[in-house]
Amino acid sequence: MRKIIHIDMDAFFAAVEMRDNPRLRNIPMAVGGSSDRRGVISTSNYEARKYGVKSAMPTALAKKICPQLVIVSGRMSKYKEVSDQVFEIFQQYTDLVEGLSWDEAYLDVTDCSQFNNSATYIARDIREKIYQRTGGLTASAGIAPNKLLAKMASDFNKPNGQFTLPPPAVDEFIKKIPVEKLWGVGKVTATYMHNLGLKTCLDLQSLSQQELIEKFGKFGYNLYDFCRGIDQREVETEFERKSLGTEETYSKDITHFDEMKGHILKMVQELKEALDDFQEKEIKALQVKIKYFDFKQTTIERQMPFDEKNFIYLLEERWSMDPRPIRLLGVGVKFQEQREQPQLPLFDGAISMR
Ligand code: TTP
Ligand code: MG
Repeated sequence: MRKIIHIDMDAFFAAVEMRDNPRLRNIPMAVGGSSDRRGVISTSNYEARKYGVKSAMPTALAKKICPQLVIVSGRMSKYKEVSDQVFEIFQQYTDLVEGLSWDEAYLDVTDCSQFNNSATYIARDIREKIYQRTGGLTASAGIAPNKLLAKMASDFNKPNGQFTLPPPAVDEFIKKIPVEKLWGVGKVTATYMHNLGLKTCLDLQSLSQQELIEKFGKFGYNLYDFCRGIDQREVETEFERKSLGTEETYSKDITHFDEMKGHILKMVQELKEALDDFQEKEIKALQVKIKYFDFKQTTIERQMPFDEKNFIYLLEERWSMDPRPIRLLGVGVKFQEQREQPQLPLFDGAISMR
């Protein structure tokens, strides 16, 4: 059985602003774009949340439901700085850290020797260290046998709390969880489920795997596990997640473009199938790798949509510049890094950097 911790900073951007400016404490405030520029809320503090002010809400609407709301524009570089401090702390416990965003990560502490391997105590220590290092910022944690459950658990005693779900408690816990809390169930799927009378994980458990696949396609395989609290997904480090590709070395060097094209098409097909396991990831760029008969190697990387024509185009563009025999070809994709800067449109351009 694995031991996974999910850590999530509380009201992250807003908490940083409150830390740095005492006048923003104990009043409803939010980080976001201004209402006269049709901005939206990035996040709100807990006082503002009492009024219903939340992430992605238009600032104009937020002002309507909470007239005294104070809006602060974001300081992205500051948040990144804090994020780096927090992620440095994670590394003191394990190398198996998967960042989901600037303020959120999974840690696999199964083999962590600290605190007699008690994940509950490790989580408490991490939160304490974050508080010390960042000058008073709080985080919440969930401790569970897998990623699915750990993420749900970290919401349980938020803010500034933690919740441990030991393996024997999983069955009882998962039954009552509303379907929309499951990883991969967005608004559209949730509505569809509700219309079928499926409200909780217990409801989902009444369906066979076959029925789930009929109703939800491939996601049905995951759903069958998830609604039982089972999740086989590994904690993947940033290094592992950066790209995915396949390559072939040929026993005889290739000299004709048409032959290369055939190999590329076959590999793109393989890559497409392999990508099924990475549906949550966004493809940032396509890659084509060429190794010449003399072992000279070159990789082309370009931001383009995933399409076999584009791979062929990249190969042709490079090879026509240096049309010598080839001993190896490869195709791949580079993923969007999950800890990259949050989406800027949410700020309506009203970001002050320092
Ligand atoms: P979250 O962890 O979703 O939210 P939070 O940390 O503000 O609040 P809590 O975890 O206590 O519920 O997101 C982390 C940061 O990412 C958030 O502070 C601001 C940014 N963000 C956006 O800019 N836009 C969004 O729509 C969301 C959800 C977050
Ligand atoms: Mg957070």
